[in-house]
Amino acid sequence: MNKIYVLLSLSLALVVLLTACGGSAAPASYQMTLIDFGFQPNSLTVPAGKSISMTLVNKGSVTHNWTLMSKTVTPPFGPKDQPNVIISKTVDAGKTVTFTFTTPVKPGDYEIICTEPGHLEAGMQATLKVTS
Ligand SMILES: [Cu+2]
Repeated sequence: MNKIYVLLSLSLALVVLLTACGGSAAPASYQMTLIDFGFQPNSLTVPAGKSISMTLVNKGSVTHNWTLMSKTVTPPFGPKDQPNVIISKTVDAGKTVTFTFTTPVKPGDYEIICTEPGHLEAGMQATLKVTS
């Protein structure tokens, strides 16, 4: 084998390696703003079973949380709903929280609520649209 072929093979190996690394890029990022009393936007569409980065900005005057449910809540939120919580993040007034989580594997509409007493009833509800 002459030098040209060795160089070509090495270049090809490098391209394959770099392409493979490109697949593990930083997760897609999404953002929701929490206000008194609601989520903006009211709906987010995300891919199923993927690791995503979520940023929550609390522009309200009180503590809120972003709670993703596997089953829609019949208010008030209570112990009956606790087993259906997929993930819950609390954000103090004026603060921002960023976290990474894996979206549900099963496509569909998932309810997002704030579980602070009375907040769901006041309108703190949104939808996470999980698509295949
Ligand atoms: Cu709230």
